[in-house]
Amino acid sequence: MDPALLRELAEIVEPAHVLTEPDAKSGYEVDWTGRFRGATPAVIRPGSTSEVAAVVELCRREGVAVVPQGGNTGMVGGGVPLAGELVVSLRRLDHVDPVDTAAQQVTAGAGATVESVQRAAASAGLRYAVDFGARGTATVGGSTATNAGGINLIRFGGTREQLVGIEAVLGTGETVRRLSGLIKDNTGYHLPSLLCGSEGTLGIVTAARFRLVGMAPHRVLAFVAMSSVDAAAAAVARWRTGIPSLEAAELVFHDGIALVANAFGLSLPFAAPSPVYVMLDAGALHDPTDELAEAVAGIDGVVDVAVAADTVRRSALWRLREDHALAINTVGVPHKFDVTLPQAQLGAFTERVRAVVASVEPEAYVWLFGHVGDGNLHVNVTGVAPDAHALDDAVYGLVVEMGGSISAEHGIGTAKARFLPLDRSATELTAMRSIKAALDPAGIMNPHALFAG
Ligand code: FAD
Ligand code: 2HG
Ligand code: ZN
Repeated sequence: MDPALLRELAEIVEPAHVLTEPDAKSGYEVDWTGRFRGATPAVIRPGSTSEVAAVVELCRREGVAVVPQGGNTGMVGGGVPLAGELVVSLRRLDHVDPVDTAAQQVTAGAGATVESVQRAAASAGLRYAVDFGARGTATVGGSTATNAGGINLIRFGGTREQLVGIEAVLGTGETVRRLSGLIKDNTGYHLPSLLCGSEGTLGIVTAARFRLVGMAPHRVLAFVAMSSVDAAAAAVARWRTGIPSLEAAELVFHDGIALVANAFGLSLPFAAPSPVYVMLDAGALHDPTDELAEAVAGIDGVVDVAVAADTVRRSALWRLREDHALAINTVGVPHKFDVTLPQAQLGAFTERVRAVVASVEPEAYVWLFGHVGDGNLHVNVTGVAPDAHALDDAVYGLVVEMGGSISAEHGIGTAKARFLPLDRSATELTAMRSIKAALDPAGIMNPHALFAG
């Protein structure tokens, strides 16, 4: 990179926040799974929205491609510089404003972690509804840019449903700011919704304002052993409407929980294995135990139930689900597919995807788990090369054939860009490219994410 440009960047953010040494940059150049590795001439760490705007304006003028990065927990290779882009890290924008208790909302900087937003909400007697395993590292900017879903989506929606305001620097270098948090606000295009899920391709989110929800002081987890995925999917369809306090319905398989238990020294809930387990987490102002027990009783396919009402036991059981991604990393670099299937197809998909993977990668191992309440399965494949293209073709082909989506919650990034036309029509893609051309006319914002070529 032109040293004069680096000097100009250093004038904007101060030299200490332009990282060019290999050791300083390395953590920004590879993703959380180790599958996506690139190189950047420099990592730029702005400390304010105006610095972000000045950096983007300079890059626009000079035609320098930029990859925004938050906590670097993204799963689709969208936040690392795979084609030599400049990395703009937002982590220094980590302020969380005081909770607006009258509006029940909070505004936080792009670099604040999801957990710090949750903590701020809790200190005001409220909750930030989005929750997932990477909460301690994933950021407001990254979770907004990917429209992160997580475990409570069936009850409260994903990140987009919480977003009531946004501040962002567009690819033009201009800043849009609408953080008043008015709930009723039909004044034209809803820019927060557009930027949410745009994966850094339209601009850089610098702050977001989220709605908060009420506390649920009584929490109970039912870990339900079940006879088959079909039985689990059918039961979850009933539980979603039959258990008013239901906040999460997650699916795990025996091999997955055994791997997590072995990797981290945890206990399994049952002495004998069952083919599949559904975790039902309920939260309410009252004790939801009876509600859960009644709903589970008499349901076809239920083999056994373990119930945890105290925090320690609940957390230990939750780790068996949440630590899947960590535990799979101990086996090898995973190839991840984050897909949604119609509920009626979930059982058949779990059978067919194993067969499809075996047909192209006979030595591979398939790990399955996910957010069964919304039809979202995570298919992790270990024992394959990072660029196993035939595997991608086979799995995404199956998903589309079965009426599913190739991205449930992680986004498209670079990993799935060439498959977007499988899922979106030519007209939709043209409309999306027109939006990008308008907000990022120089094409500098994460140019290899979302769209291939
Ligand atoms: P990064 O990884 O840094 O970036 C992700 C994308 O957003 C990239 O395209 C990047 O360019 C862009 N981006 C980052 N910051 C900005 C910004 N300020 N402005 C514009 N673009 C930006 N995801 C779920 O949806 N549900 C889950 O349940 C879930 N569980 C996870 C569990 C684990 C253990 C891990 C490691 C990840 C999990 N994820 C999950 C994926 C990931 O955590 C989320 O997508 C997260 O929201 C990404 O946030 P981040 O700050 O790490 O973003
Ligand atoms: C989860 O639900 C995350 O645990 C990660 O979305 C999924 O690692 C994965 O495939
Ligand atoms: Zn997930």
